[in-house]
Amino acid sequence: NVKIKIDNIDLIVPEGTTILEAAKKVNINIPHLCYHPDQAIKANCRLCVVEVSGSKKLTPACSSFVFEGMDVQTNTKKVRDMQKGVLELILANHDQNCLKCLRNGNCELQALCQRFNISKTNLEENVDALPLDNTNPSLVRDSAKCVKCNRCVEACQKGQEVHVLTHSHRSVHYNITPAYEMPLEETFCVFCGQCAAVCPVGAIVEKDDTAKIWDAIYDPSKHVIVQVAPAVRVALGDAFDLPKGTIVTGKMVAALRRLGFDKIFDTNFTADLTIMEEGTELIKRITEGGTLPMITSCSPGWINFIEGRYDHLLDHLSSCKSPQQMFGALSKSYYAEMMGIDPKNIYTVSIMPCTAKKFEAQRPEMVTNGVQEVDAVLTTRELARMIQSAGIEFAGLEEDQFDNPFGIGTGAGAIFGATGGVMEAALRTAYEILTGKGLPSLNFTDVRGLEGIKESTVHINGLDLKIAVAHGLGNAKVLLKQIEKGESPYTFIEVMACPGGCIGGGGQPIKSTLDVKAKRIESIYKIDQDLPLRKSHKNPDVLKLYEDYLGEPLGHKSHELLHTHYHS
Ligand code: HC0
Repeated sequence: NVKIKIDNIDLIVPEGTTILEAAKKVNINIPHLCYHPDQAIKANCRLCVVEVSGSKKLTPACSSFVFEGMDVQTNTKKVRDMQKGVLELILANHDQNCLKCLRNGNCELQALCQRFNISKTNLEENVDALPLDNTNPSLVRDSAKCVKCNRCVEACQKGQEVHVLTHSHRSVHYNITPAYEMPLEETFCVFCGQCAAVCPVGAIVEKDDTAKIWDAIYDPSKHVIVQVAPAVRVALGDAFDLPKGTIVTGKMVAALRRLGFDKIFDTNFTADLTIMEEGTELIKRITEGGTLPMITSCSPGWINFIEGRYDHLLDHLSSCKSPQQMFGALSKSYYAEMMGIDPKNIYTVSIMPCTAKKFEAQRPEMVTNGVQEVDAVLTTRELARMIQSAGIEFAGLEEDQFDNPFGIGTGAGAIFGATGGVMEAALRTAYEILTGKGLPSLNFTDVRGLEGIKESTVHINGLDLKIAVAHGLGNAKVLLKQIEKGESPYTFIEVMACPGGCIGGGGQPIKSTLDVKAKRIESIYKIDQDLPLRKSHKNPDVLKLYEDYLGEPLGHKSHELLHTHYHS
């Protein structure tokens, strides 16, 4: 530990602490833009400068470590003048049409300008922008707003190892862009949105589809239904300043009802259905000799990744559509028949923590009865904006319940939202079907938590089946390389594109830092623990669906509606 002073406050912090982190411990928030608590130190915005006694130069707080006896001043005239000057320079290169920006009111640059009382820069504006990149269904890049902090590049390169975003040019022409300044859809972008999740401003955002939803709701000829993904209910509360990880399922349903949706359903239901299909597929591959390891296929960023980079391994993917698409397919078939509504008049919306889900919904494969299965996808952030826009005071809402027939999800469906959840849910069912007995413990903790790759061995009927779970595409790559070399010891692998799984999706409320992710995961397992039904094959409405409509898992009807084939 070292003893230091910050703004005349004595404190003791561990060696290796930066000035910025130390200041936080005494409630001093040193201004910063490029610093992100979950990323490497960059020190390129130079906003976080402070005075350290004995040094003539100002010192960047994010990249300077404390030392014994260090005496730091964070708020002198010299410091403030420099910070203000840097902010004005950044602002001079930034499109200041804040009212047109999705991040208006939730922008780190705007907040800093407010803090320093800067309403307009006196410097000449010099916004050297590339054309707006808005031709893909998931993300919009606006380089006129980029502050060159490099957070997105790090998320893309180091976090996901996708290597789409990079740097171009030098000096005043320095830019952040895909190679050759190509639009994202012409690159290997997987649309995971991890770049948008860390961008401090509105330079990379989700494609806003809220206007489409309002139009559908106001159209009397449309029956507008909505499904909500497992990970949304533990994150939406962030947008309304509730404690991180608060479970807001009931309030979320109430808000959706007030927004005017005709029916509100739970994606956890089709997560259970996925387990029935995927579990059966796994058992079939093991017993009849199919391609192993089988890998889960529900994370669309992951699908984009394997299609784009490892298409020779596509046979390893489960043929199951994702729960989002299974829901969409059922909404335009089973549900349409049950309700006596022409599938063309059913407008199916998904609320997802994920920007790649927007891409998935419009894939040409995802069509049932001649219509798109899911008509529009909103991220958690967009849902929050719709709720705010309707003037709904979220925190005070009375809890409401999902509608039927897709309103019941078991604990197994709920845990899909956290890394390891699909694996745990699958094991709860597959083990029981194969052995006739329940798992020794329903809580399969080996695959829980935020470690990048988790593995375990399950003993089933004398066989030792090795399984693995990866979250974040960099980790998935490690497992793919083993398969490529013929060295994979696994039978079944779960991959989720985003770090932490869907609770860390690119469409979740901004500031989903590691500690926030951990709280969301805790809440996901609490939902599971508190439910009376915790195994997918015990979901009564899933069983009824098979009895009344689908027949059996992997049967003809299931095949037609719930499975697909991915290709390069
Ligand atoms: Fe997920 Fe899903 S768990 S991908 O993370 O499988 O987005 O939450 O909705 O579809 O269920 C996201 C979350 C889902 C799907 C489910 C799966």
